[in-house]
Amino acid sequence: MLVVSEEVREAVAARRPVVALESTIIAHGLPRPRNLQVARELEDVVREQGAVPATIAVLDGRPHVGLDKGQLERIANQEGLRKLGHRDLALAVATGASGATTVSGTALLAARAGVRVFATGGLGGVHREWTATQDESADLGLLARTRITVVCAGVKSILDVAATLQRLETLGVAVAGYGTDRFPGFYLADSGHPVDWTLRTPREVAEVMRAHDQLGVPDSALIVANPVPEAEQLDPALHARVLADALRACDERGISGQAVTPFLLDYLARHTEGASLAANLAAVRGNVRVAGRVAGAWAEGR
Ligand code: PSU
Ligand code: MN
Repeated sequence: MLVVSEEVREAVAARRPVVALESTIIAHGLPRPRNLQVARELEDVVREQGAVPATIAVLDGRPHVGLDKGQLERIANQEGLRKLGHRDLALAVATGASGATTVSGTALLAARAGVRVFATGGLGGVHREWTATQDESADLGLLARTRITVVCAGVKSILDVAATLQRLETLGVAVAGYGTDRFPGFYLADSGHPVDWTLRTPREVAEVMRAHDQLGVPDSALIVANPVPEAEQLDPALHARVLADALRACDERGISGQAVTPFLLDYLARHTEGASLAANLAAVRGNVRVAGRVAGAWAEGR
């Protein structure tokens, strides 16, 4: 049922490094036409690290792992593309729908295709106001049940970061800072929260993955939290101010469910003159680079 591109299929079979990339960030997280440039650039960054990129999406009811040029263009430009979490995958397949996959949708399909390393921007998590809305991203539940290594810049700073870290602990998802003992804050290098573990090299990450398998730890993700370089982060004061406005606007307009995250990301980009976008891109780029190296170290030991 999965359509795995020839390049990805061959690399997985030969145990060469592969990095999964999500498509929601392209379709719903970034403005056009920048999004297509970014989609291509991220694939190039994976290749520069000697790994094969596998961007994941569902097109006309077929889940694709590894997209060609035209398919990547569809993800960036097609009107009405859906946002697919893992619960939506079977619905999209059976109805012939097309959509971009979130972290949860992407991680599920990547794992099915035998891809162990995945790079994204920031994970979904527990939203502020959770007690009123019960809005917790499906990313967390899926990562608690999927054997995959996710390199990310923490969780999106629009969320309740402390509550999200607590949920990850409860769900048994391993979290390590990459070269830091602070949990990164997506647009910011530091979310204000510590992490218990620090990994410093791709080889160390790969060793954790091997130990996970050898111990027979139940299927669950390893989150490698890689901070955006401080020089490229969003100014923390600006971030705090605009985020407060964005949350208020979201509330006033009654936006809920899947629309919340894209609305907030877009609001921040527009009200920081693109500075949040620059920080977001710097974070994703750095994550993709680290993921490429981790995939390399993982492949080396197999
Ligand atoms: N990271 C980004 N931009 C994004 C996302 C992550 O830099 O747009 C997406 C991911 O696909 C993530 C999703 O899974 O936002 C979470 O959305 P929700 O809160 O609706 O689960
Ligand atoms: Mn949500």
